[in-house]
Amino acid sequence: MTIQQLVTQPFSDQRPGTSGLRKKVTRFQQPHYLENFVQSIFDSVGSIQGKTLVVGGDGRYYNEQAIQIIIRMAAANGIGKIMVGRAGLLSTPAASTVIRKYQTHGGIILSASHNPGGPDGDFGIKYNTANGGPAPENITEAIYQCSRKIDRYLILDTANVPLEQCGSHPVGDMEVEVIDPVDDYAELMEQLFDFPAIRELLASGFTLRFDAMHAITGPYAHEILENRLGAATGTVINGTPLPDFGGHHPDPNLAHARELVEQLFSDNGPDFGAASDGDGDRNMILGRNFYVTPSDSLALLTANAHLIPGYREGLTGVARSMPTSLAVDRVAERQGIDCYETPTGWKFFGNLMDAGKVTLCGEESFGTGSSHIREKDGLWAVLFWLNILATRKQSVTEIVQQHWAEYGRNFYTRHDYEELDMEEAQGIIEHLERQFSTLEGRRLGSYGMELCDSFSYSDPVDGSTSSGQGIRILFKGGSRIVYRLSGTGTVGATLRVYIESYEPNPVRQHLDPQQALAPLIDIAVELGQIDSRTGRVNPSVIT
Ligand code: VG1
Ligand code: CO
Repeated sequence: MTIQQLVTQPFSDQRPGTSGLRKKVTRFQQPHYLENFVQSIFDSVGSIQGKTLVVGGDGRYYNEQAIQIIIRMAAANGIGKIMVGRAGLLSTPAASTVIRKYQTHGGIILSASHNPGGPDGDFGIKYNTANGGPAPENITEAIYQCSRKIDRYLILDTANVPLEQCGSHPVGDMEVEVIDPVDDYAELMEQLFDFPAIRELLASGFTLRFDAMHAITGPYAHEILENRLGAATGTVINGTPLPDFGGHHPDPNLAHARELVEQLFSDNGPDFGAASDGDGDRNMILGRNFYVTPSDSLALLTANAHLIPGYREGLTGVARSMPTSLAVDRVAERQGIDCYETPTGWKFFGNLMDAGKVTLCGEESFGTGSSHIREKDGLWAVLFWLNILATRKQSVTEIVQQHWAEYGRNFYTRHDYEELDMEEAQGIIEHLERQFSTLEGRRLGSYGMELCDSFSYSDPVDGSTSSGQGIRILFKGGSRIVYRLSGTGTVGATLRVYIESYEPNPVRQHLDPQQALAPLIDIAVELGQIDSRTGRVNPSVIT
């Protein structure tokens, strides 16, 4: 077993995006590509000699090969111990749990989340720090700078480590401990939620369906929902993780979780439905014939947190990403707690949580979470909802409609234009920026303009600033249009347009959001000249 120092040359495209480095599998398979990035991580995250790192991924194609490379490189770089999920599996929230519980130096998570998998699909890698959260921008930028100059990497010349069973294996001077991927996470969930109450709900005839979308949450949902909470066998559908997610997009939304949606919107469908994404950090919540928008879900969790054992003490504050609807702001205001607005991506919540400023946070993109870990957490949100349902003994629809009646409804939709030409997409953003000075104070249709800007965030904890985080067009009365370019795609550019309006009147709250928002949607297309600049008449995905 010898340590090899291999000569390499930089790749120019290794700047991490919203959530790590995401590329086509074929890109990662190019000689030295993964190795360069991993060495850049090892060279940028402080002294790792003798330290412990957690490694695991969502089981997508290339997961295990990448883990074997990371293990051999870790051993060659003097790392003391690697904790890896059995078969290389760890959901993103479980990885965050393990990093925190065992106080490791950090972890490497292999996932491209909701992006499709398989030999022609996507792969991804990201580094999480000792708090269990995604590395902040100063570290991801350091990793990128390293990747631009790299000229060598270290790797141990040794055989693959068996990952199929729990136990310890020496690799050079390093220890590899294969751990059960579910245990620590399930234990944490039992501490936060009232499992006996949920068990009682499920025993009373309440029916539930969970769609794991052939991704990582299958084993977690089987263990927690069926084994520990007693949900009927068959509650979890698509529960076996597959390297290509069965050829589907593991994105829990109305467009991609079609099987689940059909069941919930059928006669005699289950009372509650939920789905999670590729790496288990997102969630979609459905009631019978009812869809809960992620922004509303965050507001509802905040309003009902006092019912949950883990949050009975109260919330210190909440946070949402900028494009997420303002529904949670109203709840925070009434509770007298702070509400922070951060750029898109979970890495911005970590500082606020570490400083004790927020307990719950969320994004419009089907992500909610809390300070129990430092990642968004799909199954956690499902259990939170089940705990609310078990306590309030009302249906999902009743709970949401009551919330709207009390706080008003934020109609919300996101229109994605995928696989655009990068220059065309950037052209839309620049075109919007050029209009700022002429837009202020104007009326568009029945909407009076209040403010338009390019969102920039100054972190209240460490003072770092992040600019260019999306175009905000704010109207009087709380309506908004937001435009930003995705930072997780691997082909061309994706333009996301987020549209929102506030409706305090219960009589008009039942409208379909596309209908309620139609005038604003037209304004959004026109202001951005989306159709003429891209040739697209309709968005690729509406959520
Ligand atoms: C998307 C979402 C963002 C989320 C990110 C990672 O980013 O919009 O809210 O944090 O994915 O989620 P973007 O840059 O494509 O809009 V996941 O579940 O991929 O870890
Ligand atoms: Co995800």
